[in-house]
Amino acid sequence: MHFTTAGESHGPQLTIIVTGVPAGVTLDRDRINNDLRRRQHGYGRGGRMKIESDEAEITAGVRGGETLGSPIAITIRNRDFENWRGAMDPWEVDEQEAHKRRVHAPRPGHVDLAGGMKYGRRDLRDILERASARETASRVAAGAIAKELLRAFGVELRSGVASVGAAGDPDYSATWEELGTVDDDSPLRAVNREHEQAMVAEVDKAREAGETLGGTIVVAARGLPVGLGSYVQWNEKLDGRIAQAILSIHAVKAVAIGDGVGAARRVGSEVHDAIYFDEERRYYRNTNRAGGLEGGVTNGQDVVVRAFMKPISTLRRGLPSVDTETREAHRSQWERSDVTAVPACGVVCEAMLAIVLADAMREKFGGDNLNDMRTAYEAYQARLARY
Ligand code: EPS
Repeated sequence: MHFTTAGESHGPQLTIIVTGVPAGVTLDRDRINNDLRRRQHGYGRGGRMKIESDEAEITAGVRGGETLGSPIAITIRNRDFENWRGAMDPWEVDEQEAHKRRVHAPRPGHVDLAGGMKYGRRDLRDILERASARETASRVAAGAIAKELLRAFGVELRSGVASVGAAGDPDYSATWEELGTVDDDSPLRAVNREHEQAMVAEVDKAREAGETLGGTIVVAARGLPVGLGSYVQWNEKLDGRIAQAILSIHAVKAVAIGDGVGAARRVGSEVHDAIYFDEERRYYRNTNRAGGLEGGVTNGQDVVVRAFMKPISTLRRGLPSVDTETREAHRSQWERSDVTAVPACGVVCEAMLAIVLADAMREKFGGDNLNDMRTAYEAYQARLARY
């Protein structure tokens, strides 16, 4: 399963093409749109989320709510385009509008400067527009389709926020049950509700100071079979594939599987998950420090991943930078943005993890038709039951 996205943040729409979804997967429109809504939510978001009300319009690959095995095309309209048409219309740009909206003082931490140099664009808006985290709406739509495929095999995903700025605990690797208590309508989707108030205070403090904040997200998947991914080749290792997918999310700078960094500080006996067997439970563990992956292969435990997000690089107070037109010192430009988007990032992490896992399922059990996949899956599970 793969997906490609296109779309500028203030252009007419986001376009997503998802390939490799087997035929026969039932989609639920409300669930897809609910994930888009969940991504828009969160204390510390900017004004844009009041303008948008993201909705996925499917225009190919689905008939009567069922996938056909052909590429799925999705559109998400940018309502804000109406306010930007003068500067962003694909055919006719109003010179004055474009000049007013031009970006010439790159934001440290964003790709404005390197992107402008690489693509030879003098108006850095040409870079900002595509680099914007608005693109993550596309990922959530694609991820929602991957989730439907996973759901057909009883696989579910959950996420929550472990820390925002200095509030909360970035080392906290929440359990599946704890993630089940996360309230999507709470201000910051905190895993530990006791930290929520301190997180809100952190956001308020940052907003007043013209600052931005990052944080830590825990994302997990339950119900995966043993044996997704492989240890036989570097690029088949599922932990590496998950890490790449999570690190590709805007502002995510580090990723941990299971205990992650913490494991580097402890002795082996305190890191590895002892193996036990009984007739009823078959092979089992009492701990899951490995985060469900050993040697790049799922071991049947929950896959648990943490993502570490840096503060958004659009600061209201600006940062020391250079005017690329005059090459004089100039504070980086500010335009409407978020103080933090950590809660939204959790929903995006779910989507990216779902895509990697759905791809691994397809790889293992075939992917033309859901029933064929099921047959292969059941035969495999029957074989494992005798192991
Ligand atoms: C975002 C839309 C953007 C930003 C944010 C994420 O909208 P606008 O730029 O119109 O305010 O709110 O993007 C960034 C933080 C960024 O650095 O690009 C969204 O839909 O999530």
